[in-house]
Amino acid sequence: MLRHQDSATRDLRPLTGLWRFRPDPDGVGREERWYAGGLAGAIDMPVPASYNDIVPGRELRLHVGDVWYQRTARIPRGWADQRVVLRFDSATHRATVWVNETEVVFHEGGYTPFEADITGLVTPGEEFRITAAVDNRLTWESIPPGMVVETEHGPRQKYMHDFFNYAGLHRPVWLASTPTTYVSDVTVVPGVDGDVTADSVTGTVDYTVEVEGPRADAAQVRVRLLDHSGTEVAQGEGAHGILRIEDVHLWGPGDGYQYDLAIEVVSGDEVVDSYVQKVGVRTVEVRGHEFLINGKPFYFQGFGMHEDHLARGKGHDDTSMVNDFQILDWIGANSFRTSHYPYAEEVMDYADAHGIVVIDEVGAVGMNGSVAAVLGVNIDKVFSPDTVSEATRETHAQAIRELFARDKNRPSVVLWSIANEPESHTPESEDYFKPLFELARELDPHRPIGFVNVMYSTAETCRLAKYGDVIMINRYYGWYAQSGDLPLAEDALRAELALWAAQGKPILMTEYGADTVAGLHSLTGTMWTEEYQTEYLDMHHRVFDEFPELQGEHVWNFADFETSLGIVRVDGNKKGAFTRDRRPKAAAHLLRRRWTGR
Ligand code: GCB
Repeated sequence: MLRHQDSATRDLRPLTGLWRFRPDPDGVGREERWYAGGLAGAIDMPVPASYNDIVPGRELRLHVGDVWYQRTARIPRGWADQRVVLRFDSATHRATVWVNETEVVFHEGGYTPFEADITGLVTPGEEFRITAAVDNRLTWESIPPGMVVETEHGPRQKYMHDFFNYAGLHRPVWLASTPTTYVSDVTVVPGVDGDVTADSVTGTVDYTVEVEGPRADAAQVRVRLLDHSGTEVAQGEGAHGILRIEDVHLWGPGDGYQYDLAIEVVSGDEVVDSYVQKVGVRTVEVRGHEFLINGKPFYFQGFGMHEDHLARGKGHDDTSMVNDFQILDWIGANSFRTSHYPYAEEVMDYADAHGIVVIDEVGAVGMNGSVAAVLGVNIDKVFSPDTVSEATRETHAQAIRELFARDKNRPSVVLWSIANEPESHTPESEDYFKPLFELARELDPHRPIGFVNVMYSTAETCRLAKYGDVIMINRYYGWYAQSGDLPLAEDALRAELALWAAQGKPILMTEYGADTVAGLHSLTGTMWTEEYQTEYLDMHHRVFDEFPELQGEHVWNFADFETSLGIVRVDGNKKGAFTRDRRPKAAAHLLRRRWTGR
């Protein structure tokens, strides 16, 4: 789905700020038509934010089911004869939206955008009411999956993943105008002619522009590619073509150089629509055990992260975003994984613009009985007609489609992850995943694809590794296995890496880490202390450096983060190199020394 923007022919207005908000614990709002008027008894709720931690008390934090958001907005007077679109960057995990009393869109999936054309329902210069019922329930058919258990005290939400089920409107909502004949999608595929490592390289941009609306058939598409100084470096006619850029400035790690593809839809002398698409020219290739960006081996160093903050949970905020990216820069991280769901588009824009490499992950996490058991949730069979089933796979496929459509043009995205730590050693898991790998390949033949493997599936038993271009593994030797015993852990890690190395693909250690309470110290090597975390990381790095097949290290996690309640977590997961409020633990300094030499 094409992002909206201000352009010569378009306007864009954020609908952020305070919305009216009312939880619906009895699930009566739809029947009682709460969208038909002002929300009775509503409170103020910031958008974007998770609602869970805004109000003291357990009630809202552990709420299960719909909550209602409402506000009014005015259509600018100048929008007559324009198409008007209402866009939600996300609503976790599904939402129904009404404009005044008309239902305009339903969307499933908590981390991808959706929109509705509301032109016929609104009048320029006049106010209208937007109401959204946002449902946080995770079921066996949602991505990620979960279960709602009915009890005498009301429903309880259970899930098999290790982060809190924050919900609400986590990202901005927008009111956008476009011309009635408009650019509805743009796809750019960058490449190079010849040797990408040569002194001077010719870049290529294969572009496709889709136009919709009453004049679409008669309209022409013109494109111009502009460099940073606004100088035209290539131009083309037609909805599809290949542009060439002599002596291209490549996008690369640490260099977020992007060109502007200025698109115009013209009819005679009239510019019907104009849209600017950013383009980073770079190549990505897996060759043997190497991961090449622009023909050069790239070693991933950084973190698995989370969208997670005090008070606003998963709500996007530019201040924290820039602060987090500055901290990543300070520590010498060149990459991160959007564990375990697509992140806000602002985050992806920043990564594109600053040359930060991203492993982009679909929100499929928690499809593993053994992991669930560690977190205190017992399930018999994860893949079955009653649990993760063909219906779940449909939701999962849609989540893949929507993420790929959202991020397909991003140079920062060099690798897709279609799931985190699913069961992957059983025939059922293979049956479930094979079509999803096929779908991912069909949707994006240009980028490597993989999934993240869990310790319960070894190089010998994993049935999914063969479908991926890289091996991504999460391992916790010295934490969940050989707990507290680093010598034994070191041997086990070495032995396992040797087995994966034999598969001839790049190996990325996408998680390794130890829970660490900031300020807890010990001279006797005990777990949970800052000393243990640094020793643990040192041990891993020693082993990593023995394996040329290992092409990356992403520490789990960038910062401490909130989880569901249980006996294995104290105030959340404490594996951060930083605390939840971004104070460095000793590990942060160790990582900085390793990654920057400082
Ligand atoms: C994992 C999961 C991650 C958890 C982490 C942990 O393997 O991928 O979601 O938070 O381990 O700390 O247990």
